[in-house]
Amino acid sequence: MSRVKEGDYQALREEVKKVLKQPEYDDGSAGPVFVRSLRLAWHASGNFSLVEHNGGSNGAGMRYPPESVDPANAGLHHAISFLIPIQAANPWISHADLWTLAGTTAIQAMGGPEIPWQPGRSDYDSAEAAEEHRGVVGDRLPDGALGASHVREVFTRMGFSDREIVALSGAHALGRCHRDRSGFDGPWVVNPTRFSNQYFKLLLRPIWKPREWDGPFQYEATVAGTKLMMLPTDMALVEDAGFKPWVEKYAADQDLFFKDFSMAFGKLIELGVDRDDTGFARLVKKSAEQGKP
Ligand code: CCH
Repeated sequence: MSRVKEGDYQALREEVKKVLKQPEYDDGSAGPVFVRSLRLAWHASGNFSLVEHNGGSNGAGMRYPPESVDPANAGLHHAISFLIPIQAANPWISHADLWTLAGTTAIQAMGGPEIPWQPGRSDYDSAEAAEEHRGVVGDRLPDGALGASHVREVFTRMGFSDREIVALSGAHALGRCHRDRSGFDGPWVVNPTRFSNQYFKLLLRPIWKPREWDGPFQYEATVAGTKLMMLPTDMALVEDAGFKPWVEKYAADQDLFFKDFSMAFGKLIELGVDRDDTGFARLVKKSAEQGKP
């Protein structure tokens, strides 16, 4: 990994792109690495609570317990270790900034939209991470076995509307479920290394049947010779009257999906990042100190 000039985030994006080009993971191309990075950005950010004002991408608490050992984060250590060489060569960037930069760079590299991103996140030490996330991990992240009310509850807590929830869910156009991680199995779309609105198109097709197997309940369909899957939470998007119109809009209009996804994902990676006037983020330590947002 090269050392790049401090503050040169464009050069750092190029470093991230270099590590995306790895042929040896899941789908045998750069794609899976992209997916890892994307999922890293989400899981580094996705446990924020608007009410309690803690969690979020600031601090990069996922490097330490309890987040690092949360079953919902299983498999993400690959992504962390993958970014370590870049961080080691460029210690001027925080882990929290690097993870979110990697996620946004990866989305664009896979044909997705540009995502607004700015630096300034700081990292916790292990004690701060434990304090910050005390008792709040686990039930913060969505459970794929549940339904629409669960999805809405989790994302509303993070400050997202139905429209934004559906847009964010479109990230399941990428990557796959792994039996040894979540227990679920398979990709959502035929080309899981290309960012597109395929996920929404497929959701609307009447092809999905419960999979008969010894794993957790999920849906399956075979499309163009490839076995695809949907989680119960994915199907919830077409079963719910508030979510479904957005699935239909995004299936019909990829540009609209890209635009909405960009805004919602940009918002996701700002959760828990409390910037001062200079744009630098302070660590959010306790809800009492911060007051209610
Ligand atoms: Fe997700 N996701 N996700 N997801 N997710 C999984 C994999 C990916 C849920 C459950 C799962 C978002 C929302 C939700 C990605 C991005 C996003 C897996 C399989 C489960 C289970 C994990 C495994 O076995 O490896 C649920 C439930 C929700 C909401 O209700 C959002 C939001 C995003 C990003 C914006 C990506 C990408 C993957 C593929 C990971 C990989 O390793 O290929």
